Amino acid sequence: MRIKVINPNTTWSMTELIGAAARSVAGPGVVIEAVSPEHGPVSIEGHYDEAMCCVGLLDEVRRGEAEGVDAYVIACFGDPGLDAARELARGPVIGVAEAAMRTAGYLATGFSVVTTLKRTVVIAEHLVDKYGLRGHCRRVRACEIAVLELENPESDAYQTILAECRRALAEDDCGAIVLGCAGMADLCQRLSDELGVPVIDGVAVATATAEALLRARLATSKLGDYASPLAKPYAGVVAPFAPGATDAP
Ligand code: 2AL
Repeated sequence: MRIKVINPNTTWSMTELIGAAARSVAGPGVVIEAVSPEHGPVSIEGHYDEAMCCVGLLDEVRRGEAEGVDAYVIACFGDPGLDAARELARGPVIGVAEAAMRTAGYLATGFSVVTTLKRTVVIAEHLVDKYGLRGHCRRVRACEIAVLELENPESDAYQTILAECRRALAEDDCGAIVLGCAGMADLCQRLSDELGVPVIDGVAVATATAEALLRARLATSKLGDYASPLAKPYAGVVAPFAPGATDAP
């Protein structure tokens, strides 16, 4: 079983951390391939970054299909390109935000999301609505930590996130915390131990979900909007990425 975990930002140190979180839950015989795309932003912190990461991310899915990958995880909390990736893939494609927020519903009636910059809050809120989870998501909170600061051992990112989680538990009437960035995966266990409630890292639960769906022999429906993209030419810089292009890089 081969699961490709795509960190759609190009910071490979974060990709390594994400790969470790995915491997920590993978069962025997599951191969986790953690990658960053060739093209894209170093971190994803807004609508523009999200849009710009999608070509590189989708190219990783296209390559994965050629190489026989069984399932994919999109390891960025905005679930960028998720529907488009499902058009390309035969197997399951799981976004970390969808997986984390749905998993929270098994563990508590209400959850709050603790994310990075305030400007990304609306992205998570849009996903709450898209996934029909408005009744379960109590609040999306930001820590005002830039994504790459999570990588900086000099920053006090852990303490800032811990304090925001404590505020969420005190004020939001929630029983679980969803971490709002894939780059927080390595903090999950420590936070959970300190807070005494379920803290959910989307990378781990998206990987576990992808594996469970494969074991249940379930794949993406190709009936309707997740059918393969229609073959047609694309113009300009995206020409090599056109569906059915024979000169793909
Ligand atoms: C993210 C994430 O998960 N990775 C990244 O680069 N940006 N999301 C976020 N809200 O900061």
